[in-house]
Amino acid sequence: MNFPRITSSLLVAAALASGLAQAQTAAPVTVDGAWVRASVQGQKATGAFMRLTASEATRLVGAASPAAGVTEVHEMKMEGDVMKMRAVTGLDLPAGQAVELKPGGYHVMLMDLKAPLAKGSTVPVTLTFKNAQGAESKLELQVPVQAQMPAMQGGHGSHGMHK
Ligand SMILES: [Cu+2]
Repeated sequence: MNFPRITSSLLVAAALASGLAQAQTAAPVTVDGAWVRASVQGQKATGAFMRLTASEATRLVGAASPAAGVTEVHEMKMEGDVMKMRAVTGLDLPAGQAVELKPGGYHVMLMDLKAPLAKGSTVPVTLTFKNAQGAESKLELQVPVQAQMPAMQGGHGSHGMHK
């Protein structure tokens, strides 16, 4: 006569598991090397760059910052001889694999800047992720403003620019 009891305890276990999954709002992503390029008076847009590593496969689907009127995830790439930039709807982050947002590649674009971003200050940036199940999570960052790419990342030679 214990068959119904087993069934109900399985249901309880399933309910607990889904409850735990929903309670977990922290994004499964670590960020390092984040920086925002400093902007000058009158400049309307700049980029934020960082390395994202997801512990489970997820997707960067958006970004926001109080410093900018509009914040988008952008891709930059060469089309023939022209460097082009466009907004993307998302950027896949495979599990355990670092994805670089860097000058000349993917970046978080801060547009309609409300004030110049001074070197040495920090800019709040919130990243939004969506997993394979469609659940959203957010990560709030305080990103340092720098004049150029941190030296530790180095290796950005100008080779390949020759005609
Ligand atoms: Cu851009």
